[in-house]
Amino acid sequence: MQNLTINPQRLWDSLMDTAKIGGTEKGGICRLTLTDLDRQVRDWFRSQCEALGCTVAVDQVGNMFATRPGKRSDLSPIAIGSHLDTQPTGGKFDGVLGVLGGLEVMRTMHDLGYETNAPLMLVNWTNEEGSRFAPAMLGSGVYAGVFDRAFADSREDRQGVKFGDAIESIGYRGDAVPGSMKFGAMFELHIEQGPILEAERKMVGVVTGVQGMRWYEVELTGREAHTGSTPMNLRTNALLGTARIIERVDQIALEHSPSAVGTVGLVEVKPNSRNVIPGHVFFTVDFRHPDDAVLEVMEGKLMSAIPAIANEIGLEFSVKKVWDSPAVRFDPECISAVRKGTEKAGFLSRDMVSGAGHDAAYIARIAPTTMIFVPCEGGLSHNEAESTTLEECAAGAQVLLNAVLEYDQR
Ligand code: HGY
Ligand code: MN
Ligand code: MN
Ligand code: MN
Repeated sequence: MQNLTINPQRLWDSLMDTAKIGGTEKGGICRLTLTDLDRQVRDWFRSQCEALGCTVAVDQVGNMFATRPGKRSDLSPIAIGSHLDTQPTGGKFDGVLGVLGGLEVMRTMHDLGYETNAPLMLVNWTNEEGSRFAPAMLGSGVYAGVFDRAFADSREDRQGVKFGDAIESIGYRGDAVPGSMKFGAMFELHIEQGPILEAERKMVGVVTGVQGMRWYEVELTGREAHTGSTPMNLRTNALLGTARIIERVDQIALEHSPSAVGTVGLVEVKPNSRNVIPGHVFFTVDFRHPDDAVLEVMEGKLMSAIPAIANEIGLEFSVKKVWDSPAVRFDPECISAVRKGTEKAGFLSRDMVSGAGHDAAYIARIAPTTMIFVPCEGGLSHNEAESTTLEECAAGAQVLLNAVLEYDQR
């Protein structure tokens, strides 16, 4: 097999260049899905792929597919990719490394005039983060048939803007029917977003699966009243109820430690005035665990805690499950290609299950899929200080290239 070597500096330069699109003062990126900033990076991505001779297709929920022909057009493409949207206080590498690492693989092949047997397909999945439009992994979820296009179009951000209107406004409502851009396997490169690889001084995570994830939306309604003249026993304080449920979410996760995690990350208080007793609170709950049966128990505890706490205070309540992504195991043949690609590159590795959600979790439902992790500093992610090194990014892209070649020639 020809020894193809990626260009680390070119990859790093592209990471730093695109980080300027939505770059923040603290060195992170705020590039929410389907905003004009997302359009800018999508336009850049399209032009880079077209410069390599790829054809770029866009589907009806904005997923982008850049196809590089192979020797045999009868073979199903091998997909590589991730996402270009970020958290509001995201880092430079979450998602972006997977897309630009894939671009570097294509650039390397282009430089050397190397032709794979199967076509190569570089994918940018829409709305992986789920920060603006819940649930997460919406684009790959529609592609995999987990959600339909109408569901995606109906999703609203917290300002009441619909996904369907946002995608039209940036001109990325493509023609391709979701799921029609077929491929035979997918490899997703991503930073680990956790502390294990760095702590164990391993360069590569051979990812065997993704843990289960569930999201809920809770609304508590009490009564707005004066903070000065309302006695404590006459209050129905929605934020007090929220505080007690936040505490209970933490306890439920700790009751199922060490693997369970539980978080209340988004809280909207009304009227949010310092001398008005909060009458309404909207908040979200994020539960995760590698075992769906445990997630079921955690969910049961949450569903009994909310009414109990609301009744204690006299609050009205509503709770909706808005996302349920079961635990996923990746494809052994794809995993083996990553293992061989890692050995070929000479890196130490360890097997691991992903704590974070990824598009690969949905794609694994319809095609052989796996992931490659590289370390990030302190395991920190979803934070503007997210950091990794040129060497770690290059290692990930090299293993991605090697794994694709292994799979292409199996
Ligand atoms: O929520 C997640 O795990 C992913 O980063 N969207
Ligand atoms: Mn990501
Ligand atoms: Mn993320
Ligand atoms: Mn991902």
